[in-house]
Amino acid sequence: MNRVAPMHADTNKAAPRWRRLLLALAMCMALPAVAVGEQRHFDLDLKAGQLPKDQQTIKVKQGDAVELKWTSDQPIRMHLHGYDMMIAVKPGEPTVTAINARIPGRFSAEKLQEKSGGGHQHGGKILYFEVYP
Ligand SMILES: [Cu+2]
Repeated sequence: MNRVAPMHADTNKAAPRWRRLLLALAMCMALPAVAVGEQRHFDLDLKAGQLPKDQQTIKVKQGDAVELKWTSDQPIRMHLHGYDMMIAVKPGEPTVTAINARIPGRFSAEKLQEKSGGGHQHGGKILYFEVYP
């Protein structure tokens, strides 16, 4: 006598797909245990090339995946030292800077002025990026 009802047969057919999903889910849940970093997001609003006081220092932990979302009322270019990143923001165009905070330390981001003949010079500090080990 056949004890397998048609309904069960359908469920069995779907099982490998469920198993794959469960495996994917288990892997996702296992990841944070391996990578210590957190997702960190900061909204940074530049006015006349400056940030409000409470946005002038960004504190994260080494290994964090950091997102800086910039807005600005004027075109601006910055240089983030240590990570050596050039960041450009235009008015009306929010710009996201993704940083894998792998280098511990305290780094300044400074307004950037291109120098003729190569190199660059700075036109003032925008923020400090602090990465704690
Ligand atoms: Cu610089």
